[in-house]
Amino acid sequence: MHTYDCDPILTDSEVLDFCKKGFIVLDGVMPKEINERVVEECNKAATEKQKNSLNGKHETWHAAQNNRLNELLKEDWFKKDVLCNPTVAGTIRSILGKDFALPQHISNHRSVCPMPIAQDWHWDGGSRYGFEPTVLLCFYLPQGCPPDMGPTEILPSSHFMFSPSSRKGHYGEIKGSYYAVAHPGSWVIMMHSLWHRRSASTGTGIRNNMKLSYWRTTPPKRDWITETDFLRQANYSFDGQLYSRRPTRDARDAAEMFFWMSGLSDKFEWHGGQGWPATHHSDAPEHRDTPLGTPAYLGGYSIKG
Ligand SMILES: O=C(O)CCC(=O)C(=O)O
Ligand SMILES: [Fe+2]
Repeated sequence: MHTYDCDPILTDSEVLDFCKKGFIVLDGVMPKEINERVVEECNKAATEKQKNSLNGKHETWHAAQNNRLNELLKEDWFKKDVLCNPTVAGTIRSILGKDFALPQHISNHRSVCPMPIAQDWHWDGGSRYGFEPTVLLCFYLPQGCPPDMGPTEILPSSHFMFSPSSRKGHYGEIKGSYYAVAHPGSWVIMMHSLWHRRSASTGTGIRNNMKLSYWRTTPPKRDWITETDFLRQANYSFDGQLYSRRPTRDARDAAEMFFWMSGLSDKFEWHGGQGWPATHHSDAPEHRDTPLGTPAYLGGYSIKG
């Protein structure tokens, strides 16, 4: 296992935003020359695949491409300039903690566009239900993705919803979904269990999308950039489309996730109703500081006994 460490770069607000939505986009953070070098490697891998099939070796599309691409993981430039790019690694360090493990596998979701039919909604194999970020699913888009090249479609906050892929694949358009339209050199970093799919494309050409997973190896700790009195005053409610869930449920789940990531699971307490951590608590100024439901750790009360 190869691990890496660096300073975390996300703030409390950014970590909580990740908890609420289940993903973060780093738009155009990679240098042009690295993106171009990676695209060249993707093209070589695809050509090798073609050669193999002409020679009668029937490898699957993914196997042929990925065998070659996996070799990149051993190369110093790829480790330094791609996997450990300072913005990417600083973000992952904030979410997965100290000494996170680097990817051991690359799969390139290379689309030859146009692909008029969208993929089925799914979560990727190996997703564990729960809010704890133990593994992150990342997409690195060396060429970015314009709207007509089938950007990955993501359902924000779906990491809180249990549903195996076999039960959700057939859903069509879902209101409030996010299309990861991005500039060259972007990353989409998300909870492994987030619902997603490749959307339909009308453009022409190749779109490379490299999938990489990073792993947590240490217990959670709030060692990213903290803000004053954040846990008590934060807005835990998600501002986007909420599907079939109640806003209070989403705020509760985001708060529990934030507490877990902070290493404060034992301090999290939820008493139900519309008090902390739902936004309703700020309606009356006199109750703003310690609305009903505020856990003892934040100056409220405990019913744990
Ligand atoms: O290429 C994409 O946009 C997503 C692909 C994907 O999610 C998959 O194949 O598992
Ligand atoms: Fe997927």
